[in-house]
Amino acid sequence: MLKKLLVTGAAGGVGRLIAGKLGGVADSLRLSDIAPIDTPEAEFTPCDLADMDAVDRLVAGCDDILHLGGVSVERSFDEILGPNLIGVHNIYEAARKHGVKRVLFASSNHVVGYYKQDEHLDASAAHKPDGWYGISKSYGEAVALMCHQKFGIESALVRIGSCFPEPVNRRMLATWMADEDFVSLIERVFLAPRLGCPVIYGISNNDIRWWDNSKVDYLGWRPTRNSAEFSAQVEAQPMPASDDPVSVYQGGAFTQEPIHKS
Ligand code: NAI
Ligand code: 15L
Repeated sequence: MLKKLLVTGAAGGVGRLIAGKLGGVADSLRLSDIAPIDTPEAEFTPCDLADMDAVDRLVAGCDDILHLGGVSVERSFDEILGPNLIGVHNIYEAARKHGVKRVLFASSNHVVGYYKQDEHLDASAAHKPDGWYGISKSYGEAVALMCHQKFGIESALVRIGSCFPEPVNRRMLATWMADEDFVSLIERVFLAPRLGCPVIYGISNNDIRWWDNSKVDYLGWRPTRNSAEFSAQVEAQPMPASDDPVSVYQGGAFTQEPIHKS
């Protein structure tokens, strides 16, 4: 077991779903976010990811990093720049300096958002990001790959589909990942004897599948939940038109986002 795991973005939706369930991964957690957490269940260190000195202090003393922090939706380039581009640089630079061995980088399905929903992808799919947010996750994956080659830092590039308590629309029947499946993935990522720097699609064991994780069978991750549990309630919703981007592209509504200006 790890001694100390740093969890960035701990005040966000995913952080709040999983932080209390990571007892099997590390002896202790250092939670962090730019936003406060009302009742942190572990040590909490506020930090702006765009501040190199603060990130350096944050990472010191941690063995591994679960990097969830950053802008999580489409925004202007100016809003994304600090948290997602400078922030990822700062996390990996501090990881290199402090000898961190592994990082789980919360990438996104929006790295491949412009593939159509009838296409099946594995880890080797070329990137087709659907906006500046998706591009920031492509960049994060590239930083992680460089740091693996140059410094030996292992990273899981987890292209999370939709990690929410339930799938809430038809697209999410393919993209949903239950929080307990994410927790079991986090355990495998940090506890497996060998990680490397693989792309992993963050999805539950859904009947509807666009993404193939066979290249990471060696991790032994076996998600157990299935979005089909929610099919009836989701399929009771009105059917979008077949040419609506939410039904056409894997990135769904993100493909319709305009270029935001600050
Ligand atoms: P969220 O937006 O709820 O949480 C992100 C957290 O990052 C927030 O608490 C925010 O305060 C923090 N943050 C933003 N800027 C920061 C900065 N400059 N310094 C420090 N912290 C900062 O997002 P959510 O849903 O919890 O997602 C977590 C991660 O997983 C994000 O990186 C997101 O891009 C990624 N992801 C999530 C998916 C999902 O289905 N929830 C799908 C794909 C990717
Ligand atoms: C993401 O990358 C977002 O962070 C999340 O809020 C969802 O929109 C998710 O993708 C999705 O595609 O459902």
